[in-house]
Amino acid sequence: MTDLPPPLASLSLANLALSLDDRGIATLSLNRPQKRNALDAATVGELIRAFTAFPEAGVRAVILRAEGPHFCAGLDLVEHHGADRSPAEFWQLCLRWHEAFNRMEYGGIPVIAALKGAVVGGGLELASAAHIRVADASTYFALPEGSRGLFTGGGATIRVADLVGKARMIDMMLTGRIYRGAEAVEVGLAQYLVEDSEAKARELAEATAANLPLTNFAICSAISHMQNMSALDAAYAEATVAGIVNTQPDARARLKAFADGTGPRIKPGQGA
Ligand code: 1HE
Repeated sequence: MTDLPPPLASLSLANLALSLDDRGIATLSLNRPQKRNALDAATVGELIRAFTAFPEAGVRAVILRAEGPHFCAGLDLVEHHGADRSPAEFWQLCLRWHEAFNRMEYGGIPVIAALKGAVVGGGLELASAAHIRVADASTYFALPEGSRGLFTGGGATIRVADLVGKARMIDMMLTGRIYRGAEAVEVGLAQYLVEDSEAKARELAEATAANLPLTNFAICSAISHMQNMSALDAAYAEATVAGIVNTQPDARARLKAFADGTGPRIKPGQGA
């Protein structure tokens, strides 16, 4: 682990913990295990600050993990109950959640979520803003909003529906259906199911951090933006991004290595 550079050192985090290794891989931990890492307004503010600072700090990949046995219990229901918010106040709060999660999804830096235990409600909204989700045997996914008299407000209608499809999301919200294990992978909630989600997330972070940053920037922002466009506009935008990324000077050495036969060949058993 290395000392945090200035934009990260001055973040003053209380509900998150942050470290950085010498390869530029940041580990961001949800750090309220006594509250099952429920997302209160302060934590959402910290997520915004951290994901705003990462590009400036030259971070190359982020592992998003949690202290305690559960990844995240979603909206802080106790804070929400105590605050007795007006519609406008909760509307504003949801915009803060969107700011945090949009910075994750569109920020251009790979975010790999190491999941365990409950990934529910807003916790699933948080996880779904990561680029890769890694689950272990303890991990389970649910949208308990329906039974709590609530509705999703942190982007699940976009990201969770995108992962699992509209029908499954509606079923999860209406009935409280829980997905776990191989079934969770099959429906698209996680891409990996492993014994140790943190070790796997680190392995994946190291692999992604070895890519060129401009290439990762395109993968971790352009694809999401293009999903929001018409097919015609997305194709045009893709050509534009490829025009920039595929002619970057830093790629020349990798292309030369392939051309002279020293670069890696894409075969099973080699690479990720
Ligand atoms: C919380 C929260 C929370 C735990 N807000 N404080 N999310 C939910 O509906 C899930 C609510 N949580 C649970 O169902 C369970 O807590 C868990 C299955 C995640 C964990 O169970 P367990 O037995 O390990 O812990 P616990 O005893 O229930 O909780 C331990 C403490 O964490 C306790 O606080 P304490 O001060 O009494 O010790 C709980 O109150 C606290 N805690 N979860 C606040 N969510 C933008 S809209 C998004 C809408 C949603 O996310 S709705 C889904 C909300």
